Amino acid sequence: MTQPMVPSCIASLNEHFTVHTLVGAADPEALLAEVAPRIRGIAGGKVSAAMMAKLPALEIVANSGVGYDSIDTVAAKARGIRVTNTPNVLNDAVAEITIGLMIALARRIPQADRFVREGGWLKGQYPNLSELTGKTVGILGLGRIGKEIATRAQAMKMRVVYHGRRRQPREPYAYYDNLLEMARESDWLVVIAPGGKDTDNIISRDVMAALGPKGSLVSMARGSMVDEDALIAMLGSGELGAAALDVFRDEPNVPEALFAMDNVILSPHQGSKTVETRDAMGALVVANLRAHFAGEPLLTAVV
Ligand code: 8YV
Repeated sequence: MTQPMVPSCIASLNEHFTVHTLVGAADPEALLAEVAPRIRGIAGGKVSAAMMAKLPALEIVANSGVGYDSIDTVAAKARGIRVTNTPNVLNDAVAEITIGLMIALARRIPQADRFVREGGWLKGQYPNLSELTGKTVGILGLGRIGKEIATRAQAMKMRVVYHGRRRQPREPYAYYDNLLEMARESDWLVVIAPGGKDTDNIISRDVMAALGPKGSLVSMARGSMVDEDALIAMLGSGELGAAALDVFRDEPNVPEALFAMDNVILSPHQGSKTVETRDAMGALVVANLRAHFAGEPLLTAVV
């Protein structure tokens, strides 16, 4: 086990396998050296080519997460190591918190709570803020999660447009083949495409400038996709209006410059972090491992 799992998943892993827990081990290197020859499967991510090289009997990596950018899939493929992820089961949880963070940012909900607690209301009025209704939201990545966000944004009476590698003719939303153009036309830009080298820094200074002083960025996928230095500078100067950030380039280290900014909502990578969804993700991890070792087809293979 290479990453923290919920109790239901740990219990199920223990029921079906002999589990060695690398995450949180007092001396991970020593543990790895001791058990490496016997490891046939990994539950979790963060599996580099170097780690795979230490595990001669490794057959499968069952990632807990839809994004598998922390696993070297090229190295896995070369060795015939299978890789699975956990799609679909987390769509609703991620979509919910995305809309939640958008409302929290638009209406400054954390600040409003502090305003009441600290007695600000007794001294004056809370400012009139902006609403989602009637605004345009551009979704970068209209995949399984992106579509759930789109549905919920429509319930907020927003206009939905999207950018991705290709137009999806069956979707009812306007497609932009150019991200900059979409950012220019959007009040909100939601980032929910896969991380990895293809999308590194895709939210560049130019994209954020196109979103502009009245625009808000919502980063829900991977911190690697946003030029964080430019983000901080532009939020400070007002070139970008506001941002709701659930992911960061070097999380859990969050740039402290963001802490003092009022036009930012910070969230601890909690898109899929609900009891229901983490149980479902854990169950899918175990189901993939069990299928593999029973010689059955994998449920959700990516390699
Ligand atoms: C997890 C995620 O937080 O599914 C993903 O890609 O980012 C999240 O569900 C992450 O995989 C670590 O468990």
